[in-house]
Amino acid sequence: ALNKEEFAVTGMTCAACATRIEKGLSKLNGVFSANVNLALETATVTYNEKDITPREMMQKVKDLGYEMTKKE
Ligand code: 9UX
Repeated sequence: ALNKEEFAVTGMTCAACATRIEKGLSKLNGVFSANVNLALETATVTYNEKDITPREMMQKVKDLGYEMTKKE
């Protein structure tokens, strides 16, 4: 089933950072859409829980040089 999760993101300093994270997350198998808000420092990801976990998404963002953590 599709799941939607909101994360907190730190380390972004420009609009291109947000775009990089969106593109990086979108490329992951199982991610349906990724939306990053630079001002609010959030990422909202819609994904198929059969194919990917939040943990894998957080690791991907770490690899890109930012920090993403679960919000709730
Ligand atoms: Mo521009 Mo944001 O190099 O890191 S993408 S500041």
